[in-house]
Amino acid sequence: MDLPPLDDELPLAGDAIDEFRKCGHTCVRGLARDEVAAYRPGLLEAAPRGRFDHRPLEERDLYGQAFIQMFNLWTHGEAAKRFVFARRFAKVAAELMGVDGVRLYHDQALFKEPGGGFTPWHQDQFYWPLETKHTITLWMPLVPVTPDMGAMEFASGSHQLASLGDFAIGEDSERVLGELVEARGLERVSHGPFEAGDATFHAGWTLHRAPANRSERMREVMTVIYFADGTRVGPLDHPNRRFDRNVWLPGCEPGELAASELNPLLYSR
Ligand SMILES: O=C(O)CCC(=O)C(=O)O
Repeated sequence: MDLPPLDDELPLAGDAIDEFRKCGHTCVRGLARDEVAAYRPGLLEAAPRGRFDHRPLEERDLYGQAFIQMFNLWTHGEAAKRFVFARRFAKVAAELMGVDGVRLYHDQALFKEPGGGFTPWHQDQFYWPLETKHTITLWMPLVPVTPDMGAMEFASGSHQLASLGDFAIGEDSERVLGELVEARGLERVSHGPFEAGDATFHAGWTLHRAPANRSERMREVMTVIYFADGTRVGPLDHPNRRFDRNVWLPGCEPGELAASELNPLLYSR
């Protein structure tokens, strides 16, 4: 397969590290700008194999209308696997968090359709039974994303608040967490617009949302979620966290290392 390598170590600006630690998010322009077009066909081929919800847009709930969500593309094709396993991306994730190594939690393609709804305010880590604050998501558009296509926005500093409660993505999370952002006067930052191959990174507790896609174009985005190597499985004290353990950390019990066959070490110093 003739794909450009993504295993080199790109120097990361100190500003990005400072921003990530202070604000809970940052943007790394051009992280794969020269390579993303070569990987896109393989990602588009793998993506539908990771789709579970096949209902049309109008039959889905608020969360479902935000995007078509397709999981663990790396298990569905070689190009997708090389993209998700990219050492270049994993090293940035590790450096931003200040850890020695990172494992894969899972990947997902998030395609916001033309006419697709907004992504409600939420914290990702509510779903994840991982006993660490060192979790991070890479969010990379495969196509240029203009402001009308639904670029993400982040509430700066919200990662420092840690868990704000058990809010699954939906009407309540949008209302309650949106009110909290207002009440605390947290700055809302979108790093958009984006070229294909730019990337944002956000921490697992960072509050974020995205507006609707008012354009005629599909907002094709690929995400990869990493956690620090050495992390242990946390309590399975919510149905969503039990579900996530069963699907993304199969066979790992609370207190054990989060390191199933689905969680390869993608970078180690
Ligand atoms: O792409 C979006 O609209 C939301 C993405 C998101 O919530 C995430 O990557 O954690």
